[in-house]
Amino acid sequence: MASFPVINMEKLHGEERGATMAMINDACENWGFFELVNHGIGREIMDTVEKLTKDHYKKCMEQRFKEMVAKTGLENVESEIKDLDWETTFFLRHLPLSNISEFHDLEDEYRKVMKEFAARLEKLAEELLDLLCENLGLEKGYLKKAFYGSKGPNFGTKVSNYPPCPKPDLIKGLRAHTDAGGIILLFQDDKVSGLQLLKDGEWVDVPPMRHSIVINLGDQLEVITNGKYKSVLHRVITQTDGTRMSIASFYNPGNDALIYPAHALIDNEEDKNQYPKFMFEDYMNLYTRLKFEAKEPRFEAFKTPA
Ligand SMILES: O=C(O)CCC(=O)C(=O)O
Ligand SMILES: [Fe+2]
Repeated sequence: MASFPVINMEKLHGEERGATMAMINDACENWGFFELVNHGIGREIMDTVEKLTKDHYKKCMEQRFKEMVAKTGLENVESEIKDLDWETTFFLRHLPLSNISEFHDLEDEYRKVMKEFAARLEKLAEELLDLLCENLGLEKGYLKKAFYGSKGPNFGTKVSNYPPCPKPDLIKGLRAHTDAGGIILLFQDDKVSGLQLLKDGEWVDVPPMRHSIVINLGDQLEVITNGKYKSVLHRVITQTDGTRMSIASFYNPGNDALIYPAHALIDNEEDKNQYPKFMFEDYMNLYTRLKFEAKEPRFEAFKTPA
């Protein structure tokens, strides 16, 4: 099997631009995932985000997680757990309105660096959307506009830690799912692995790589590209040793953005009704209930009878 796609973004500015764009297109078509290096977000800020995230976990999350496990008896289970994930998380919203100031247990320095990191990721997400437009033959700005709605995109960061788990074969860190939204940018632990994607029927590891950013595509990009690109199932497995940090930022359409296949990507009559048209907020309401189920029934639910 081909190896996991790693894209060196610096090469977009030189004579290897064409080959690099082709690698991005191949990754979007065949993996739904790729890993970025030399993406322009500095190592210093990533190191600070990592350090403060790990400090915060130790100070505020670890003990609480242990107490939850003790209370539920989760560490002594003997059959597979299908309704819980072995993760401890919090979610910061950046756009359309930041809620970071409401998180009182975050140190000021942590809050400040997360705001700065989010601003860099937002810019990177928009840059990537334009690279996708170019590969798809859509005009520059098409995807950003498609996500915009009346208030601009939803952008938020899920900060997770996956503590060591005594029963990795019985409990997932995060059960298999596709992401509902647009484009996802992940800063993952460079030592403790766990993220896997499903490719050709097999679970493939997303390799930890220091200072890289992992990108994956959500259900909305599958709809807008009329299935040219697909959201891909992924999961997190637990490890018996080491806590895995994962900082996943979701660049999603605005609540009232109308999502439908781009006309330029509908090749023929049959192709036309493969994907529905809906408001992003309605899709999210359905997704919340059906996240860990197949995406196809979610798309079907929004199709109007012919
Ligand atoms: O923690 C990870 O690596 C992935 C998280 C994820 O897939 C999600 O939150 O949707
Ligand atoms: Fe995900």
